[in-house]
Amino acid sequence: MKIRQQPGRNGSPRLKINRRRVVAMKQSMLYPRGSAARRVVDLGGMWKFCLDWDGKGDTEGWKDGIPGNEKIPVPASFNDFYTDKDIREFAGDFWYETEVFVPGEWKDMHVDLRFAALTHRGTVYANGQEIISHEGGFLPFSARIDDVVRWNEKNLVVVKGNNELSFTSLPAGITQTLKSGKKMVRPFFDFFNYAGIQRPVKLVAVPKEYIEDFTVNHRLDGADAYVDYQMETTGEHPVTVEVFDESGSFVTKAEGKAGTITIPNARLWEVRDAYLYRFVLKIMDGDAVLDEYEEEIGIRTFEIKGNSFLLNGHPVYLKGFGKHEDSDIVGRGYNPGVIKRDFELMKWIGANSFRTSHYPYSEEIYQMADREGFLVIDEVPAVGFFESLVNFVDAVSGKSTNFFERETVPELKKNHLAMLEDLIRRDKNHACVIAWSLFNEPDTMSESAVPYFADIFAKARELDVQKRPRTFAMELNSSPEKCTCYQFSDFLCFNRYYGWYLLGGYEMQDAEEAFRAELDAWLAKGVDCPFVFTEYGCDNLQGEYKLPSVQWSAEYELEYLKIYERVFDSYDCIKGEQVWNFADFQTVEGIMRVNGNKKGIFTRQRQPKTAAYYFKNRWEKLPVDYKG
Ligand code: CKX
Repeated sequence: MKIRQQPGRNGSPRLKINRRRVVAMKQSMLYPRGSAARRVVDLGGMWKFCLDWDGKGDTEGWKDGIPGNEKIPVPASFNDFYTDKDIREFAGDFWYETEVFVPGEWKDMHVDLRFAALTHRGTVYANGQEIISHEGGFLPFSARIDDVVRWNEKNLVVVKGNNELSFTSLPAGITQTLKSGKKMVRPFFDFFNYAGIQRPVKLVAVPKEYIEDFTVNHRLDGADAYVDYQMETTGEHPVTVEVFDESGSFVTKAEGKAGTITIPNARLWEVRDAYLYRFVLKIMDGDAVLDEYEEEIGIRTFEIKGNSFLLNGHPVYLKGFGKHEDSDIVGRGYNPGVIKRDFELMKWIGANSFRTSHYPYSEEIYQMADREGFLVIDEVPAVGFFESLVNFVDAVSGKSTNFFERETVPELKKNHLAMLEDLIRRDKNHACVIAWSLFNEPDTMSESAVPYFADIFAKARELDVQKRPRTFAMELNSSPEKCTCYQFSDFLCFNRYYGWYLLGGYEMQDAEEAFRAELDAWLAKGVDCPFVFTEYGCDNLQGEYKLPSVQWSAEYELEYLKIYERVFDSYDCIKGEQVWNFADFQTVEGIMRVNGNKKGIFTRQRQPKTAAYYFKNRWEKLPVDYKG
């Protein structure tokens, strides 16, 4: 099927983003849930779709209806549906359209179109009116359509998205125009730049006076738990919070927008042994309920003492993965079947944690992690802050790209802070979220990174009521000698590839010594905090075996993993191992990748590769309080 029109010479103009409207509204980030007072309709299905090859959508008034009759599923990435390479690689504006029936019974309510993600930016139009623009492809936003809605009728919804990369986008990269006139993105990161309406869109109706936000923090005292809470509403009517246990029995009730709830003999949320209380929030007008919203919340504390992670006061050791949202055909699109399968595989292999490398994941993944008792390092999409065009050839070069010296940095930082704020607002109540990762593999070799880091780390501390530990994942250039920013981290996260990118092949025999020398150099600096290996691993092409080993074979991978095992087991400060990656995933094409990154312990189709059995054997034996 061909949906392409002739590409224009100069490409489409960049979408102008008006974030002010979003910020001014201080969006509710609450997950959309129906209740006696709220209505939620899922708008998933086939939407009209069109790529704007010539950048003429604005001038031709596509906000009133897009051309053609092409349809694609929402949610999904658009890239992998088609057989045309120009479509897969498309860079620019893309448009979606659908009709939404809004019931007349909702006339006295606010009505929002809630996008869980639109990658990387976009504008929403309802009945031809521009409602909202949003920057950032991995966090939710809502378009309030009260002023333009046609009650008890079909309403036209048009979305203009854009997937271009730049020095101010998160993730970062560039967009270039080829001699043919076609545009292409060059990511400074190692995953395919999937785009589109990648997560669910919902029509949400809330009462005129409604609950906007709810925040909890936990304290423990003996067998009892204290939950300090805060509720934000849009009015002044009194509010209540009721708590129910997993059997549905009433536990306790509090009144007022802020306070402390005591839960005697609390059943705590533990690793792989989760327990979730149901918090029911209400706005009351006498006996009448004006609004009602509920959330499942696990009670737990998480802190760092010396070089230990303490969950509910007890040491925990992280075993698991860096992951991606990535699967066949739908790309980075929300895929509940894959989410379920991934959790089953993580349980099978004995894992207890993962990092949301390299962007905030779908909300349903955190809900599942809460339910299954997984520990999550939650990452902002601050990846590609190191100018490296051919995957990671420059990442071990020792050369700074002076990334934080560009004139575009203030704009980048503004976007970074806005996404950090939305991330924390969205994910702050999840028991599974134990830490914030504020960058992946940034260029920290120059002093110019320091003020940028100082502001981002300070903001995370200010925004998070639970004061979770903050970190960033450091690649090899962030060495003990050169890294200017490690001191901001509450624990150190290392992405290390001794024996692969460095000292690979026959030279791997020298890898362990170099690896230990680096760790000793960090300790010699007097660093006293947990170390987590948030990446290590090597590519393995499924089915490739070779004796003696060669790179890319299963044998080589096992020899490599044995080095890491010896090192991990001999340093007390190492409190976590998250191998790269959970599954093979799509990247740009190039000489570094064989149709994607093959460091998966599972295939992209979620079947075990040889190393999966190695990890199952190791992780099932490691107790949760290993080295505690
Ligand atoms: N770390 C030397 C970031 C990931 C990549 C991984 C890799 C790099 C390695 C940096 O997004 O996929 O190259 O496999």
